Amino acid sequence: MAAHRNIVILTGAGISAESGLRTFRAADGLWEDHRVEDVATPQAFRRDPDLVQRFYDVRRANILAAQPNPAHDALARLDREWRGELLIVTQNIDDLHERAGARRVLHMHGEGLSAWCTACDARHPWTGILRDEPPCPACGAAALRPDIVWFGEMPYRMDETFAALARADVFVSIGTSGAVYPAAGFVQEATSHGAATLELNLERSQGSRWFDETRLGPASELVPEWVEELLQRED
Ligand code: BV8
Repeated sequence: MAAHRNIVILTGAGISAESGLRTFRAADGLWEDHRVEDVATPQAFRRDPDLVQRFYDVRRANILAAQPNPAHDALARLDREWRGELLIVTQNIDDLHERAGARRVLHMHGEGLSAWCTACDARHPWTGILRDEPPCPACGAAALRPDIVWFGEMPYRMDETFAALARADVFVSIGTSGAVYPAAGFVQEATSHGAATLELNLERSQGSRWFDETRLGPASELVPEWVEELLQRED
């Protein structure tokens, strides 16, 4: 595979599962007896801000306690060594791709370690809690929310993502159930532009039938293998 080929990689909760961060479906999608889909929404935040803030305060603490696993390390190696275009579009709100050393990362569903002020629109790196309504460092208002894209909200940087998918020669999906859109539709978008598509996942996802190839197994094994294979072919 010539080095100038362009790669887009989509990652989901499955790539961070072996770092100890629970996935949505495995956590039987529940948070204090609420369906995650019912907690991760603007309506839930208006109705019960303390419940939603606590959900993300716990997730933020878990992110800080987690470490990258060999799958994150392998993608960081690919980011360093791949001479063509490469973009890691992650649905995950953890920073494990970055902590493994990856730089070309796009968080389409936001970031757990960021707070967004609904009064002045400023965003701030945040490792503490938000449920005690701390003042916004920029404007002082007690109006900080998790910097997360909830169900019904527009994912971040979609133009950039769709432009990368239009140029992609290879699209690889890692550790996602293919349950949530528009991410679940990226494989069809890439295919429509002639990309070869590969799925690396523990089990077949809802979108498996759209991929040229599906490899089943843990990301910590499949991703290093695939990266090695790719870089061998490039040399
Ligand atoms: C939007 C942040 C308008 C919160 C999340 C059709 C078109 C467009 C929209 C819709 C549509 N139909 C329905 C919608 C609305 C909705 C939607 O998709 N609903 C679903 C429930 C049907 N979508 C939206 O609201 C989105 N916004 O549409 O705006 C628009 C339209 C078009 C274009 C632009 C804009 C916003 C969705 C974002 C919601 N926020 N996260 C938070 O993180 O707390 S979604 C959340 O669930 C995650 O971020 C992730 O994206 C998603 C799915 O989770 P996965 O990452 O896939 O994890 P999951 O547990 O499901 O699966 C894990 C997989 O890993 C499994 O397959 C498992 O086998 C595997 N695995 C486990 N262990 C391992 C492993 N694999 C490898 N190794 C292992 N060790």
